Amino acid sequence: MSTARTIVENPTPAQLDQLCVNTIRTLSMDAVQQANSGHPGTPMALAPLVYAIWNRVLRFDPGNPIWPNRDRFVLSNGHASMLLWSVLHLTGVQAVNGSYETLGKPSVTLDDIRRFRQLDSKAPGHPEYHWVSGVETTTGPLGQGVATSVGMAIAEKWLAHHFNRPDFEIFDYNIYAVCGDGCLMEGVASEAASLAGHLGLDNLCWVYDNNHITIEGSTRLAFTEDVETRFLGYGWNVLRVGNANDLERIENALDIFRKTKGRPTFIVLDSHIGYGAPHKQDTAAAHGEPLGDEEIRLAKRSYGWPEQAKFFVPEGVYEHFAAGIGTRGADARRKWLQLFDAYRAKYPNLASEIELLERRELPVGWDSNLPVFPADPKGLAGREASGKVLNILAQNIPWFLGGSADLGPSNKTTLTFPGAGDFQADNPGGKNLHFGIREHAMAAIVNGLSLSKVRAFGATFFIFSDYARPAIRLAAVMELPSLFVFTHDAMGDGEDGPTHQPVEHLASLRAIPGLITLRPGDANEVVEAYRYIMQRRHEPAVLTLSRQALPTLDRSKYAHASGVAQGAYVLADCPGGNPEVIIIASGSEVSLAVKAHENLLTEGIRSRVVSMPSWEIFEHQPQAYRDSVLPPNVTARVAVEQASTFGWERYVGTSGQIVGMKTFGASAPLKELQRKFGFEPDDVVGAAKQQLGRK
Ligand SMILES: Cc1ncc(C[n+]2csc(CCOP(=O)(O)OP(=O)(O)O)c2C)c(N)n1
Ligand SMILES: [Mg+2]
Repeated sequence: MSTARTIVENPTPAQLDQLCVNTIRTLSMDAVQQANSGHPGTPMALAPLVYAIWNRVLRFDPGNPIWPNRDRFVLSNGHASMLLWSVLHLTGVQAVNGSYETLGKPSVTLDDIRRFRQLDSKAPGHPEYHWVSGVETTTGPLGQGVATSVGMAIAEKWLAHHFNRPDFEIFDYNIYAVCGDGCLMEGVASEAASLAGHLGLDNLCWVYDNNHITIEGSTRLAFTEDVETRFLGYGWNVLRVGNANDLERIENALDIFRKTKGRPTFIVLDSHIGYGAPHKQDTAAAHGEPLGDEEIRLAKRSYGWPEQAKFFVPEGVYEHFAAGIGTRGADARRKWLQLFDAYRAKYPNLASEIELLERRELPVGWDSNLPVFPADPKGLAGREASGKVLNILAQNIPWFLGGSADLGPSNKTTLTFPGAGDFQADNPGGKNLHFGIREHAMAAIVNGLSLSKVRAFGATFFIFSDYARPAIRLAAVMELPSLFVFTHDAMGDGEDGPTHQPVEHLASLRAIPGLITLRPGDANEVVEAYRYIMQRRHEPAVLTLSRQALPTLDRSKYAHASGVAQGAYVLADCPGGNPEVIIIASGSEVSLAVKAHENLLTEGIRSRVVSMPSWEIFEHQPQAYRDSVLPPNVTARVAVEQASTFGWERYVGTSGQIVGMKTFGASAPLKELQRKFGFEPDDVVGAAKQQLGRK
């Protein structure tokens, strides 16, 4: 008996495959049409690929989309999000909350798909990690997804090496990433692919949607290189599937990927954007606008679909997914849980490490032996203190690792303790990552590591944070605890000149919602900054550190550095604590502010120094605390920071003064720059007196 949901009576397995593929296509077309916005063409073309990966290959349990040993699927061409919403819905992926609990309800419902791109729908415009369970990383800015997937692959290699034991393959998952022409034109993908090839990441497979179309038209306009040869040059295993509708060949290529050792795999998939739409197939018009009712009708006809049906899931489709990925994934997870039980019995410490890291928690004693630096007028550089702290943390927290974009010796981020080692193809347990001079990929890879629950940092000069910024922004969007360690944070590398001296960078990073920036003022503030950062589970942090030595303040005379955890604190005050002028400073300017303060006190001026390493943390404090640090009635204020003055008005008010940078720097020894740009004690004293009308 045929029902309303029947298209084919007693379908064969091949017919069922086709029904599933066409369901993905038609859901995508209908959703975009309903929203009157979105990208239908690529989901129509890639439905067979996504079907083949999910229903035939992916080791993923829809019942628990955060199972640690699941295969990862990354949709780097995030505009094709309807592929993901369709498949998350059809496979019945379950929603998970922020406490890692399954909620007993689907991640994406058919209603969400009907409300594609509408407020609060679990089918937003682009894949959003956090918001929709089953999304492994946020994508949309082209190239980010594939670059992030390299971090996921590095993480898997490291986790496998650290945790697997004979007969206990606790981690052996693969990472599949789908990308288009746009991703492969972006530099970040090239950086990441180059590193992935070097590292021989054979757990990583990228599938390239080779459709010769981007928004402006044919790729002949701007992208005519030989992509296969490029990837061969990177050291990848390059495969081609000449027909994106050929499920068997797709499956075969994925099979070859899984058998290939020592190299990542790149599958070139020749596809037709808008497949089946008679007037729009193979045109840019299929990329980013609704097809129109008539074209949809004709496309449905070409698929043998009921022409008027909308958001239609035929009989047998849910069941076919349940019998495929559903059964395979649940079996795989059940077996893994059994294995993990035995593992826990035999290796309780390792098992508990896995449980901790999966919840983004830290091992007991993680900060027990952090250094306390004695007062020292000569002091040490922020980067030096950071290097000491990193080396302790990376020993206390086995899964904390990272590296630099070829500036390890300058950033002082190299992990030097016995056994730290270099992460390489033949040493996947190494804790020093060598990103090469690839800052953008580095930041995306750090995100990929964070998504894989490894605690990770990436480092470079602060000036080159510009090269990493898109991925830093995504860390904030995704609420990942990625850590970026940026040294040479101001004029400190004097002779290198304006190309190497950050000016606007702090202001620009402070403008990213949810990102914590920290610019510690001495070695003990560096320690406290790390202590604060490491306890964050859902916030990325940028730590900016001085190149030059900073005096280590005498904490018996001045306030304890633990005030860093409030973002800003009263470091030095006038006797009685009733200031008439407040000097606010960060980083290398804190000791400058203290000098100025001492001078002001000798002149009988009641000044207070507020060390303010982090605006964002300070903003999180209760109003009463903030008012105690910056009493509203004390309006004579001076901010001192060797960076753009932009934004400091919020703390000094319209009448306050900002000792900062209004131009680029210059090439000269630091002392001369401090004089030229006005960062000497007298400049700060002068500004304070001016505030009090005493000059
Ligand atoms: C970094 C970045 N630049 C630009 C865009 C805007 N954009 C979205 S899709 C697209 C064209 C992508 O072409 P392709 O990857 O070939 O996708 P297809 O149309 O073939 O699906 C562009 C330019 C973007 N999302 N990200
Ligand atoms: Mg394309």
